Amino acid sequence: MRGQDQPPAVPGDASRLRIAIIVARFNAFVTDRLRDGAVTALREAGAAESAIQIFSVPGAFEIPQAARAAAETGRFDAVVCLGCLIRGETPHFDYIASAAAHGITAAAGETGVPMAFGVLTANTTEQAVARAGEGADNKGREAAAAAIEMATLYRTLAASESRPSGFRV
Ligand code: DLZ
Repeated sequence: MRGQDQPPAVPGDASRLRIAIIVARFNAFVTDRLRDGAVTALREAGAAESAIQIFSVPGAFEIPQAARAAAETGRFDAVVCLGCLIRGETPHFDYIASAAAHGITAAAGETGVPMAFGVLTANTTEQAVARAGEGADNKGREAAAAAIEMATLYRTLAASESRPSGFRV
């Protein structure tokens, strides 16, 4: 049984997957940790070092643009999107959070490349830091696990398309 401090098992096998990580520099004291959590999870799932590519963008608003561009290269099986929004005194937070969520959803739908949402939307710095810890309490890790699962699912679906109709796994 897993102890409380141990990270969750990463589902599946990433040894044949190529993953792009898009990480925002805004609130880097949090997003650096999300990136590290994602990379650790991918390595644990067997991803080759050369199959993990990290792309840095200014802030969460730019994440969908880079995620789409990465997907459109055709070089990646999934994209992990990482950022951190901390609520301030103006409505900026809401606009950027909405743009990031909708932009990533649209990019995934329109490119056909799965994208995991590891963008924190926290009311306080403490909330953000608590979600970027080591081990299980790291949303970058969770996003990487989701990306592996979705990329594997897409491969399964693509393989089943080429089988005769009526074939059931
Ligand atoms: C401008 C801005 C603000 C106020 N807050 C955040 C934030 O909490 N997290 C984040 O990732 N980015 C923030 N940004 C920057 C925007 O995402 C974007 O980079 C700039 O508006 C330039 O387009």
